[in-house]
Amino acid sequence: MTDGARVATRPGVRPPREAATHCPYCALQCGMVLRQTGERIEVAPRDFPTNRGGLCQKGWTAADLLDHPDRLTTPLLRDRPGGDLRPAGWDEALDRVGAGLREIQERHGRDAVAVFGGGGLTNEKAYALGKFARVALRTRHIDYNGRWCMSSAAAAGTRAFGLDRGLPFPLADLGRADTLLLVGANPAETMPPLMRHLADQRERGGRLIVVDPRLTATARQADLHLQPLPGTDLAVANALLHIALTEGWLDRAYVADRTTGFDEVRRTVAGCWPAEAERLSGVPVADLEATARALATVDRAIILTARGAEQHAKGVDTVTAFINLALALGLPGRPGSGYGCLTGQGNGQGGREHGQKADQLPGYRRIDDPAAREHVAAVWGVDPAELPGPGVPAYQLLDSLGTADGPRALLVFGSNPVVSAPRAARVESRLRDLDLLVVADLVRSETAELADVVLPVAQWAEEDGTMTNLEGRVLRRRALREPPPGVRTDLAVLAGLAARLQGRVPSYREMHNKGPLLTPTEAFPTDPAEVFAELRRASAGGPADYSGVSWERIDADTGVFWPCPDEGGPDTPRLFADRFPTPDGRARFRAVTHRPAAEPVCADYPLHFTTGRVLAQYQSGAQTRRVAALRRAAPGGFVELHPDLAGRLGVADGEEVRVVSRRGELRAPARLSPAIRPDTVFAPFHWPGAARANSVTNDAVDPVSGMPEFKICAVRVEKA
Ligand SMILES: Nc1nc2c(c(=O)[nH]1)N[C@H]1C(S)=C(S)[C@@H](COP(=O)(O)OP(=O)(O)OC[C@H]3O[C@@H](n4cnc5c(=O)[nH]c(N)nc54)[C@H](O)[C@@H]3O)O[C@H]1N2
Ligand SMILES: Nc1nc2c(c(=O)[nH]1)N[C@H]1C(S)=C(S)[C@@H](COP(=O)(O)OP(=O)(O)OC[C@H]3O[C@@H](n4cnc5c(=O)[nH]c(N)nc54)[C@H](O)[C@@H]3O)O[C@H]1N2
Ligand code: SF4
Ligand SMILES: [Mo]
Repeated sequence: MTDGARVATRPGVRPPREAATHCPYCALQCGMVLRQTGERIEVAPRDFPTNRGGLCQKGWTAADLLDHPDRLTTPLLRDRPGGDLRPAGWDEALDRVGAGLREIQERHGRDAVAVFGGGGLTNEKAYALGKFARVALRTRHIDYNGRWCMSSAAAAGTRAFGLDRGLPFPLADLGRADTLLLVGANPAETMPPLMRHLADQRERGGRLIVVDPRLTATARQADLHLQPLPGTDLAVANALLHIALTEGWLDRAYVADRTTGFDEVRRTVAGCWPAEAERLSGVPVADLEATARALATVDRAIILTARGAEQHAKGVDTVTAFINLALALGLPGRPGSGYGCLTGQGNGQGGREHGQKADQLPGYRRIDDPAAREHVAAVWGVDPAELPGPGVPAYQLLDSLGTADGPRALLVFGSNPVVSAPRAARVESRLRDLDLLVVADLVRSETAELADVVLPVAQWAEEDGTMTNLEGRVLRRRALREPPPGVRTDLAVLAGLAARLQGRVPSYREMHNKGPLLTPTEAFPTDPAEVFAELRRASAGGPADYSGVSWERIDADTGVFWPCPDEGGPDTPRLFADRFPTPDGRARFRAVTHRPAAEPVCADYPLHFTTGRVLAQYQSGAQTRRVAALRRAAPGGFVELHPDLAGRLGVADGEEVRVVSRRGELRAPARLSPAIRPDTVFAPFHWPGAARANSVTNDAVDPVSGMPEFKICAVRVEKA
């Protein structure tokens, strides 16, 4: 097999007809081979440690969008508010954006322009986007959709371990766990090939315990299913720790040698009675006891959280409660054991490391840390004093757009917030209030439909780069072919915009007076290999150190686990074996207590509403709703409710219902299922329009992470 890697983007070289690459969608980053025969592009699974030869339906059909009729192949411009988008040339489109950004910044200041990125962007693009915001626009306003995703686990992990890598061990460890606890994760639908590792686990006699308000496809495979009320995981975790302490299952030596802060946690959970957790969550005390025993009395135990536990206004504390439990049992750093978060987006891990987060510089450095600013400014050839400070988290940013003190222009790369943001109708109206909305996308997403300028960008199979999967394994995305005529890469778009900002954004030239004077073309190269080389230097010495990772080294093996500070030295598949990357080398317990959801149920809104995913659609659906096979498999939104509830409401299966909250409503057919709690209704969030789940969701956010409360709000359900 030819390796498409090295030659694909070199001009003048005919692209290879085969490329060993990875699926464009989720964080499992299943290995696949793309083969072009004439007009046809075929996908075949490739044996890789994450997917072990498997793909889900989204992966099998991923190439269908490459030559899809909906694909954008020319920039689009809107000449006046309310007018239609019309095709335009690249120079006209980029000139319009450049002039618009300059004018807005001259009138309203640098922070009047904001950038919104995505966890699907390659490391190179995420890095370039962060640099573009700080160096070319010099705005503090950049954040991204990863804030909707794993930000609560990231904040809790950093707080406890001093580092946030979703899984601090390879995925294969799941297959060898004696007990595996999955909290708010439904990988049977969200990462189907991951289930191969769970099948291994079962074959070896391991126990699987799933915590989910619904009896999901994943929960059906479990030995024990805990079915809590949404928003009560924190109470469940504290009760599990209470039981473990009462039973004498504390790992005293580990707690003494490797942690701090346990005493306060002990005092707090002493009052977290299992009976009270049962009252709050509905999970029987006997099941809590069985779970605590299964985790505490085996050699290898792993606790994983995903969005069900994390997407809450108390998401950080909820994850902290599970980390406390893991620490008390001595799991993190013990071979085959630990705590982890299942990261979601294709580059959800790498996308959170290289600077598209409001408070972050590359290498997972903090933008308010003087040493970090100095290091990164030196790589960028700018004065550290010229780097902006931290911005605000995604929802706060979107909610401020077009308001008196908020940004007046927004550039979107790799997200579709009209469908995916909480309280989406409000976000949509904020986007409409902007003076300039620019969207770089492959298709006319719902967000692109509102834009003044739409810039058509290359797809995954048309560009090289790296992605960092849910294990912290840095992988190679390899191009099969050049982008079609009329389409540019995200890197080329940033370079084109930077060129138009030169000399106008105040002191762009002065910024470089400390080092060699860079032209925008030098500062924003379009060759991803060049960007990666710079990323390595920028990340050197940071928590997520990529300086020893090279494309060649990734190609030679099945990826490289960060941190990897030395090209000749080892990478780090397993973290925390001897110490934690905190100042004193110890993990930090932190006492947390349950608190109710931001919006309690009441007489007018008596039901709990929660949201999530189905197998055949991805995220806002901008891509997968356009794939015929996936549309057939999952044609539209629905509302899952228990037959008892449906009976009380007089609703039959398939009948259209309205789900109404204080923020808005969705309409979709009812899907009756005994798999859900009778006090809770569920809807997937993949569809726009009447079925949009985010018309209903609450925009309350976690005070630490900025994570919105996607997983619980109060609603009523009516026949439509
Ligand atoms: N098919 C598909 N796969 C995907 C994606 C996709 O859109 N479609 N997206 C990718 C991304 S970005 C992500 S983040 C991952 C997400 O992967 P998951 O976290 O597995 O996905 P969700 O469906 O959002 O949520 C998981 C489960 O949480 C449950 N849940 C709801 N409320 C609560 C609660 O309060 N407590 C608990 N314990 N559980 C609760 C839901 O019933 C649901 O079954 O999937 C990735 N993979
Ligand atoms: N109610 C509810 N809402 C949720 C969630 C939930 O569980 N419930 N989950 C949240 C989570 S975890 C996530 S991750 C978000 C995700 O939601 P979004 O941020 O909307 O994610 P996508 O739908 O993947 O949007 C990616 C967009 O970028 C485009 N795109 C793809 N690749 C590229 C690229 O390389 N460059 C550029 N420029 N564009 C590209 C795609 O066509 C698409 O329009 O949704 C969140 N919203
Ligand atoms: S599980 Fe994720 S990475 Fe694998 S084929 Fe499906 S969407 Fe792609
Ligand atoms: Mo996500």
